Amino acid sequence: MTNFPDGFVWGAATASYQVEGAVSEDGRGPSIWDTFAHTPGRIADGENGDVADDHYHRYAEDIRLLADLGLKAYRFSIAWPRVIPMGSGAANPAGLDFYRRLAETCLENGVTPYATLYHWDLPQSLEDAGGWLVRDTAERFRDYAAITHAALSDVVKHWMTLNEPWCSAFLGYGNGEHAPGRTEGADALKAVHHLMLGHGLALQAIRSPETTVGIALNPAPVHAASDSEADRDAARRADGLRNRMFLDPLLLGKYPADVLEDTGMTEWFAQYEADLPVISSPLDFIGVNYYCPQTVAAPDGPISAPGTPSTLPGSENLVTVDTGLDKTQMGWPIEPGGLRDTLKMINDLAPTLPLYVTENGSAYPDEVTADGRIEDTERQQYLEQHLEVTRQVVEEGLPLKGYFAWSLIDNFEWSWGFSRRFGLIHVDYSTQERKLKNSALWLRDFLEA
Ligand code: GBH
Repeated sequence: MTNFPDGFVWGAATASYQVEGAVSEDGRGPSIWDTFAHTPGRIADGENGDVADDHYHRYAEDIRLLADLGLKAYRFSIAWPRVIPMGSGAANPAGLDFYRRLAETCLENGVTPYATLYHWDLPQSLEDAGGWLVRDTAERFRDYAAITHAALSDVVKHWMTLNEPWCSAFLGYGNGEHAPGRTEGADALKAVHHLMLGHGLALQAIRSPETTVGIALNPAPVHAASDSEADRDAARRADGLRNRMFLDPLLLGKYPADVLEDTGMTEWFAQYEADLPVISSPLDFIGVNYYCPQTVAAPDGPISAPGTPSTLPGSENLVTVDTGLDKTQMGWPIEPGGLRDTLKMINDLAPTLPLYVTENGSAYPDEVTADGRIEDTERQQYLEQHLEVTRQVVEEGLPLKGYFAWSLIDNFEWSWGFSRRFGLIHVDYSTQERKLKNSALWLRDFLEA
């Protein structure tokens, strides 16, 4: 597997709440994930991110490990409540200093920093004022983005506004699986709009000739389980909520009319048409977080589908079905070709827009052998297969500029706590010891070749 062009970016990714720990250090304010994780019943095994990987103190070791693998880029996220503890108002210099040290350590190791401004840790005080259901949050996000970019753009040249706004809106305010854990029905669509507006305002505020700015989404191919009209309509609705609701405003300057209609939100959205030119401000790139495709059906009778925002009008009578493919520990089907289809979906809308795979990876129940090895054959295979598709996509001529593995290290997997491991590097949570898994050793050889 050779033939990647010079300059193709190889990296690995993490996110602040999943790895940092140190939740009350150096003036960090509380985020919705602190509150949610400390609410009984929300997280598997009652876990939380108070300590996580202690990356806040061990980032230098982690960046050295990343560089030793031959990776040249680190995608991390910046915790808004470290920079602006109460969500609005004055910046906290100690918070900005942490990310400066982190970025400088990257550069000292020959690693290019890629920063995401929002990977889900909204300051709790902004949630108390309405969270993403209110417009003000979008404006506060712009202010935070402007402050952070002004403070760090000499060392961080590549920026992403949001990570997976689908999750923030539909898991956060739709089915309640993620913080803040609200089930607001069609109002989750208001969260979509405020997130997209926040993206556009932030992008305009930080655009500069010295830095690039994009967004990381979680689009995926959506298939109908059968040719029946009902299943095909389910696929249309799922594709609308998952893909078009985000790609259309960004790339076409309009929301998909069928989704607004399905959810009864046409009139609400009509009030804010003037925001669309802001939301569709030109992007430097789109990042794709790809894990698996989705196959849906419209069963008879009431359903509650894991992974679909089932409380949301428009997704009733819609269920994700098993098509018999092998699955990772998350239950997500393995279909490497879906990565190509996803990139192509975006490329069809925006033929010259640079793309990155900003996340791709798999969870498996790793075991450490007596002599300290982690033989994660399945993760290695997942990685090999998806890198082969990545290579084909580049060869085909799509403007794909880089690939980031999810994740550099095992970490706090949201509502799954520490029970799901996505890392190339194993973490022993009782000692914080890091160990390269076989998949990491394979990647190191691959990158060397
Ligand atoms: C990403 O979310 C996150 O950015 C990252 O923080 C996280 O740790 C990582 O992935 C692993 O979960 O309806 O059956 O098709 C990915 C979240 C997972 C959301 C797949 C959509 C669809 C499942 N996505 N999910 S299904």
